[in-house]
Amino acid sequence: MVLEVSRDGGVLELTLNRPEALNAFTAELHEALAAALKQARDPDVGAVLITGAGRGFCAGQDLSEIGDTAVGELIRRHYNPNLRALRSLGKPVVAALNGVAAGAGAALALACDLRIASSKASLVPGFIAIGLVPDSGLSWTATRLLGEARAFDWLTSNRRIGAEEALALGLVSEIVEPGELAARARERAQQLADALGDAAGMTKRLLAAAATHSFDEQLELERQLQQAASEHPDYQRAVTAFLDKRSGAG
Ligand code: LHQ
Repeated sequence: MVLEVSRDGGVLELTLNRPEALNAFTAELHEALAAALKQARDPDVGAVLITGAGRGFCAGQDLSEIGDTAVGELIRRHYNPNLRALRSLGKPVVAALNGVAAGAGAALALACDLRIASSKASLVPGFIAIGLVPDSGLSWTATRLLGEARAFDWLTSNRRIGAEEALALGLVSEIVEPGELAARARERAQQLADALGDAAGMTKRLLAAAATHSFDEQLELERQLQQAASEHPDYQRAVTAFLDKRSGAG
């Protein structure tokens, strides 16, 4: 199976599984990912965890499989639908960066809501080395995460960013030893899946909307989602529990 899919509690875990090619994308892998992202919409799934088998996270497009297919067509058929599905999923997606993420693999990593890196992880733009421009949303995510000047420098230099630098730049939220990555990423994904109500997924929605909203528009969206969040029974329970504890009741 080019994509291993498993469930642990509310976490759907996806392992890109073409280690011999650093988990580079083939049509088969794209299709499996599309099916898994559909499965992720199941209300019982609270968070998704994506990682790679072997020593790489994902090396982007499998360059041996492009053949005569127009690159724009490959993007239209496979990349854009999957990246849209991931970004519009109303629940958090965690990337466990076990190794190198290059090209569309780096784009996949940066499209996730947070990244936990092994000390062996690295990010490489890849595109410019073969005369291509960033795709799969990388020009958008890199600009948002790094700022325009740093994004331009990185994307045009093809520089490999190691785990320590990625942490300093805010591209990953923490670094762990390789042997601890799976457990730590699962723990973090489980925390997100267990977040009260839909608060984690709604926070994701708010941050995504902030990219294009004015301050006023964002205030209004926050108001709407806050109202919706407060209608979830978890909110009432949490407030009651807090007040009971303070009054010494229960
Ligand atoms: C690979 C790949 C790979 C196949 C490593 N394909 N086998 C969208 C739409 C359509 C067209 C174009 O693109 C896109 C989006 C994109 O993603 S474009 C960017 C595509 N990706 C790249 O250009 C990255 C190419 N790979 C590399 O630069 C290096 O392999 C990196 C920096 C990722 C890792 O370097 P190393 O750690 O030195 O590993 P390696 O190069 O020795 O690779 C290990 C094996 O994996 C090797 O096979 P082998 O049989 O010799 O052990 C590579 O051929 C294979 N591999 N990337 N994209």
